[in-house]
This record gives sequence, structure tokens and C-alpha cells, in this order.
Amino acid sequence: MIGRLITLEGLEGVGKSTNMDFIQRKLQDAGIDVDVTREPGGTPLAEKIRDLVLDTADEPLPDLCELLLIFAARSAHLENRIRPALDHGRWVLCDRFTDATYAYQGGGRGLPLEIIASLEDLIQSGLRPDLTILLDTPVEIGLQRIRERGGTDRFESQRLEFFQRAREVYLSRAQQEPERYVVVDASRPLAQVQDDLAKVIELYLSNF
Ligand code: Z5A
Repeated sequence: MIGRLITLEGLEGVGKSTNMDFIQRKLQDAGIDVDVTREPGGTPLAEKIRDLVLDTADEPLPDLCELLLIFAARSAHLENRIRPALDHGRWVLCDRFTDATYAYQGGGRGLPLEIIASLEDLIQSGLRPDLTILLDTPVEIGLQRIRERGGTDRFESQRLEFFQRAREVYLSRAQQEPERYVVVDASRPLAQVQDDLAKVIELYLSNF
């Protein structure tokens, strides 16, 4: 059995946390041993770095410093959790991964995509997700859901244009890599979103 890396992506409020459980259940129902994790984070060290990245601190976090912290967390996560799981034939379901770096640090912050690509090559040495599900909504819908839920971190307080640029990067990456990406319209009621997610997982599993 070969392990697989499945990632769930999208802007805040699109329903990633809500749907992680659902996807996990679908995989488990099919008899797949799945390790559920998230980025930034996923190991004790990477979770500490997550706190540095998400907390609003007194000292500003320069964009490049944020990018390096995210890849530092990813390095720990990959070497200490994701690769060992994949090597043992486990499937890994990850809430966000490197596509989020292209979207947020590339699109949102405006850092050159080539720098992100170089770090991706250095840290991941060719490891890429096997399947990426992009939950997509217009920015305003996701932000409205977050407002209703309450509480904001460093990212959720960004301006609308930041998220619009991030969404454009996500959609353009999905268009460039149709064999890896599936885009699900997450602006619809949850039951409809989950109908689509169930079909995506069934189709993916039918190829094995
Ligand atoms: N980040 C980065 O900059 N670079 C990177 O490389 C990586 C990450 C990996 C992680 O924070 C932050 O790190 C993230 C980008 C940055 N930015 N932020 N913020 P996080 O994990 O805390 O944040 P998030 O990933 O965006 O999660 P979120 O804000 O909780 O959004 P969500 O998980 O997609 O949404 P949710 O909690 O499942 O749903 C939000 C609400 O909407 C909730 O009340 C649901 O009940 C409701 N909901 C969900 N689906 C629906 C539907 N279909 N209809 C109606 N209501 C719904």
C-alpha cells in the first residue's frame, strides 16, 4: 500500500475545518488508514511556529520572515510526521499545505512566486500532494462566515484585496494543474458541498 497526501485548501471561512472530518470519514469508510493534520503545524515544534505566525505580536513580522517560518514549520512537519506516515503506507489528509503559501505569501503578500518555488524544492525535495481539493467561495462569503463565528488572527484582519489576490492564485494554480486539483463551489449549503466532496473522494478511490 502506497501512502497518499491529500490537501484541503481555500480562503478563511470556506469550510475547511468543517469538512476535514467529513473527508476523513469517507476515507475511513473505504478502509483507508488516514492521518489528519494541518499547516502551519502538525507537530509540537511546528505548532509552536504556528503560534508565532498567527498571533498578533507587538513586533511586526516581516513578510520574508513569515515565509521562512512557514517553511521551517513545514520542514519539521514533513520530516517528523508526513514522510514517516507516507513511508508506512498511511494516507495523510492535511488542512492547507504549500498551495496556501503561494496564495497567501505569494498572492496576498506579493512575494515573488519564484522564491516560494525555490523553498518548495529545497524543503520538499519533490514531494507534492497527490490530490488537492480547493473549496472556493467569493471572498465576501468566507469573511462573512468568519465574522459570524467571531475572533480574528493576523490573517483574518487583512484587507479584502489581500484575499482577492490569494483567491486568484489558488484558482490559477487549479487551472494549471487540473490533474491534481479539484475545485468545489463551497458557497452552497453544506449538504451540497459534501455531496460533491463524497463524489470527489469516490472518483479518486476508484482509480486504485
Ligand atoms: N497560512 C499561510 O499564510 N501560508 C501557509 O502556507 C499556510 C497557512 C499553510 C491558518 O489559520 C492561517 O495560516 C491561514 C493562512 C495562513 N489564514 N488564516 N486565518 P487557520 O487554520 O486558523 O485558518 P483557516 O485555515 O482559514 O481556517 P478557518 O478560518 O477556520 O476557515 P475554515 O476552516 O475554512 O472554515 P470553517 O471553520 O470550517 O467554517 C467557518 C464558518 O462557516 C463556520 O461557522 C461553519 O459552520 C460555517 N460554514 C462552513 N461551511 C458552510 C456552508 N457551506 N454554508 C454555510 N456555513 C458554512
